[in-house]
Amino acid sequence: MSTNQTSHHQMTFVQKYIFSTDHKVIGMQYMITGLIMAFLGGFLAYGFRMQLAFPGEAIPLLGKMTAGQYNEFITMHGTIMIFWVAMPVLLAALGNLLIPIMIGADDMAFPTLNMISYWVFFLSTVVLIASFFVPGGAFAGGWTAYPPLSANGYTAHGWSVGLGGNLWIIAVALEFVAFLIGGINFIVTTFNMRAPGLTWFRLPMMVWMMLSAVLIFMFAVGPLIAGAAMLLLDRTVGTGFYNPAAGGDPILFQHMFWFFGHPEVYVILLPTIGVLAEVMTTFARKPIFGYKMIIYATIGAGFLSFVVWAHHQFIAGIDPRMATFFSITTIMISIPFSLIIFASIATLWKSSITLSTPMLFALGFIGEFLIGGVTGIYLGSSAFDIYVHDTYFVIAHFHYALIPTVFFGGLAAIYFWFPKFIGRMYNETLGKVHFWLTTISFNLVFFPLFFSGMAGEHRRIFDYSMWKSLMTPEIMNIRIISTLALIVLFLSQFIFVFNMIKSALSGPKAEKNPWKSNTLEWQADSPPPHGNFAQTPVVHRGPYEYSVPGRSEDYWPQTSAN
Ligand SMILES: [Cu+2]
Repeated sequence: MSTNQTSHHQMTFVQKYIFSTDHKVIGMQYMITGLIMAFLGGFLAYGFRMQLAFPGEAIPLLGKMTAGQYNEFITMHGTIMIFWVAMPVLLAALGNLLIPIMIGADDMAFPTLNMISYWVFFLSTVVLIASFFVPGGAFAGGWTAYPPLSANGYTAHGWSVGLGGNLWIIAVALEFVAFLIGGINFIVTTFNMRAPGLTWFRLPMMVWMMLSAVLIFMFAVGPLIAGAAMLLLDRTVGTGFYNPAAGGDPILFQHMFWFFGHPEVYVILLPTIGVLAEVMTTFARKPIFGYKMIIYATIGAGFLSFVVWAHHQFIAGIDPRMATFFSITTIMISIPFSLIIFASIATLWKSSITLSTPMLFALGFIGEFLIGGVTGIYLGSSAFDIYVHDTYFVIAHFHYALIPTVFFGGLAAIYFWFPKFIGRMYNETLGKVHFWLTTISFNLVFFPLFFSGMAGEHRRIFDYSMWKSLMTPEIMNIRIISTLALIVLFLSQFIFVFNMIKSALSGPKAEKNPWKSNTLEWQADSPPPHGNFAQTPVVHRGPYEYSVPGRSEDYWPQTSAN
């Protein structure tokens, strides 16, 4: 028993489960906080969709909605789903749970720093939720926080004016600090704590994708932190960084926001690509196709992701020649991602597939994400984007990119590693019911929006009654179908919650390697003890270097640990 494990037994409950420095506990804390925030984000969507489908009517559990509340709900829905669900679940939780144990380490390089990262994140969550309850309510300027609206239109400033907006900026800044601290841990641990023999091209895809995601985050976040600080100064002390009357420029903030915002979508997509590789290679019983190609494509996409941001600003008055440049780079970035997706599909060729719940969510991700990806290519061309910018076509597009990434990818990961970290099996039937209800209702919520968007339905509008063309029976039916499907999508997530809690309490005990997978975490006990391995594993070949592809008993890398 390692020294780590001995001292662990003497720890108090608070040290073990609250202020724990164990990467697995910290991962769980991020996961649970992120999932709770997902329900809050989903409930906000229920609110504003009910207003859209049944304008002006009292909404069950909420009452009548005002235009101000509508703006608050859409702003906080976007903010929460991107920053308080996608990031903590896909990056912080999965990174903490998986990186050390997949590389054969007993913990992160800086465990105490890691604990601090979670509690700074927790504080940012408290500040964000508190903003709902201050005078004037939470921030309502859109999750992209564009000035002049986000700076109160420069009509008034000072701490008291729009406290909710100030708290929003502070909460986002605090969260970025938490992820910067966490990111340092991810990078140093991956570089310095790999088990003997675990060379770079023997690393599981999951670890490569986590490392790439964190590096993109670290390089992209700086300008937005500066931009947010300038916005807070404009709001509180009356500087004019974004105020044309004071020599400032509101478009500057848009550039700083999207210089981060677009690479950010890959920060959350890459962990899901990692999940896809681990789940598909396990349930297709075949090594991932094009291991090195996927890694090179990811590195290429990582660089390209820093030169596409202005495709969000085609109608912000940027130089048309710049619009052409950003159209070209945006369409180019679909090349490496097509390679990655096709490589995943190629893995299935001549494989023997087990349609377990994680595999269903992984395959669901591919199918749904492709709709997001292909419509992204349309929107990448400025000629088309000028027509549909800020309409529900764009809303449908990015939900077809983000929901498969965050929910299908995240759920595939949770179901896949549940036996490892909880030590019990989940209920497979409930898992499949959850998958099919989620998939069908998800498509009914968002696919119709492509059509209402093409019909000119703009986003962020509380009441469409002044536009007759947007109040036709066809458009109203789309709004109602989308809203009712959203309620089904939201409620079907409780099947997942029930399955997780019941299985964690009384599910059948899980063996060390129930899926016969090949990465190192499956060599540790289920659940893994503090310190993970009784002795550090020594790796002799990579997880995807199978001797005879297709024969399950070969799926155990030759290490001296067992
Ligand atoms: Cu973008």
